[in-house]
Amino acid sequence: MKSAFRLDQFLAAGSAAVNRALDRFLPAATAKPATIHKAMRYSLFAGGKRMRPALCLAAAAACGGSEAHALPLACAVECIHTYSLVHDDLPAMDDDDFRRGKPTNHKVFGEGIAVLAGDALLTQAFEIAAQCKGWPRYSHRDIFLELSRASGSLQLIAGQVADLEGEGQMISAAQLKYIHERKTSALLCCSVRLGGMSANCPPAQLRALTDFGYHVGLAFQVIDDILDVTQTSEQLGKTAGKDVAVQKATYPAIVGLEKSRQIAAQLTGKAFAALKIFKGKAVALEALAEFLLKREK
Ligand code: GRG
Repeated sequence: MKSAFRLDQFLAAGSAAVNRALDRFLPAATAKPATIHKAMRYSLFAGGKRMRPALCLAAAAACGGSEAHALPLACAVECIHTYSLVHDDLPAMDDDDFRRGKPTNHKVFGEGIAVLAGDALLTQAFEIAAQCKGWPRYSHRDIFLELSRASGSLQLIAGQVADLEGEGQMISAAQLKYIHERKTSALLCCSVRLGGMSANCPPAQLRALTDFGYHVGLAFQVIDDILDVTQTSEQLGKTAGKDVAVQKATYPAIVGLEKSRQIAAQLTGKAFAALKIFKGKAVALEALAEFLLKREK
């Protein structure tokens, strides 16, 4: 029987809660120096899909936790994610004019402020995470380690470095997987793990969430690569066809569109399998994995 779980309602309520919390956590747009706070808020509230916070809240729910306890961590990962997008769009990186359906941060505020807005969002994430409750199994130290490892030079930054260095190069499927694991999967996996930690989940559940987050994270980037060649800029809210234009290695470029779709479905299947341990209590995570596989933007 199909579950009665309403993902649309879960996503709407989760996004609204995350937006309210982010608004509370961030300095006001008028706080001096106003330019930087306006720039931070511009990208943060530009209309992102809030998938990382949703994964964090869904993982908390699977482990019997509460939205209130997971919220600071959900907001922290969204700040890190938004920082990475602001920097990724800079002329020195991907050089993009549109993001989240709006002109990129540097197009509005200039390159200097965009660099600083990214830096400030990254730092803000740790200040927000410091406001979490802390749990018997997971101290504030564990939470900070989790966030810094996922966003550091062995994961998120490593993926971006390999991505930059791979432009215009022939790279293997194994090298592409290395990039996707770090550039995208690490922060998605971290979001899921933090949700479990906010529920003080036992080690076996954290292992299952790690397995789920890793595979969903890889599937997410394969789908992102597919959408880059199948959707329009209007649909995506960012420049479509960019990967081909800069000769970026992607799954569609290496194995073709059909095989890429099969790989995304296989990865999602593995993510589903990891949730067995929750015995039907991970409905929100299951629904999210399916939604992410079928997404069109
Ligand atoms: C330190 C200068 C400097 C740069 C760092 C780390 C980094 C730049 C960039 C991260 C690489 C990156 C942008 C990975 C892509 C991940 C991805 C698929 C992003 C899009 O996520 P969505 O679709 O976006 O969830 P929204 O806008 O909906 O939140």
